[in-house]
Amino acid sequence: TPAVGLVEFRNVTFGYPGAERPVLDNVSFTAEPGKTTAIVGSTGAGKTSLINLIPRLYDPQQGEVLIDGVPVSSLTRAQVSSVVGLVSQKPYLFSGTIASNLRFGRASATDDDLWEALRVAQGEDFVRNKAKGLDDPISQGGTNVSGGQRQRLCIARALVAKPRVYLFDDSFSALDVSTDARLREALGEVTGDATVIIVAQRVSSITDADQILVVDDGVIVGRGTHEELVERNETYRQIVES
Ligand code: DCP
Ligand code: MG
Repeated sequence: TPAVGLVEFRNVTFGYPGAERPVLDNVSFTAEPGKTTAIVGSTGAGKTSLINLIPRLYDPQQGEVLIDGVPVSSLTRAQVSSVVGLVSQKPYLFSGTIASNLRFGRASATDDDLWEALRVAQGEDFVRNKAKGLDDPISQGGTNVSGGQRQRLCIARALVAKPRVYLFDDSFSALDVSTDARLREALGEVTGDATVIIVAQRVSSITDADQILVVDDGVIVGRGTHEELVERNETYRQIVES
């Protein structure tokens, strides 16, 4: 049966190999299909560590991460990757063309699929302005495009793969506020019943999320909607005001 994409953390504790203290301590939450879960918290709080456990970049020492009730520890990375699309905090482009970077993970995508993903990711205009369009060269690490363009190409790449679970790790930070707003609106239209998890520095990006998790020093110290958290969570208020 095709995956639905329900993501569940059950009492997850994780520390990097060799480290004294865990960076995540007894984290539990559920991220539901068709909904957006946002993760906020100060730098070093453990947000990236948390979402990197979903595609098994690391495995927790205690507890379990599950997708549709199946522990990801029982799946290979390739199996998880077919369900989960991660746009990492340091978006990575490899030497090739725009098209080859976007098709990574879904070789069968047509040019129309790539343009549609670029439209949503707000990358259509800059790619159209390239001399060779989709066939324009990308250098190793994407050093020949700007940080914001790199982010948008990596977002488009995730969209091309059409995963059940989208993970955006601070993926909108290099975008100006209006591009950010347009992108998230278009994203909301195409992600449909997929599960969306967004790590955000800019709280204005996620005030409309169905659920917001506030992470502080590896612990979830608050959860709720923006309105609920503004009302009753001091850590969240501090992030909003900062
Ligand atoms: N850490 C580590 N080894 C790594 C990555 C991180 O020891 N390979 C540590 C650094 C932090 C803690 O883990 O003390 C949490 O790091 P995260 O990258 O998970 O933190 P955030 O993503 O929340 O921070 P930022 O907002 O800066 O991205
Ligand atoms: Mg991070």
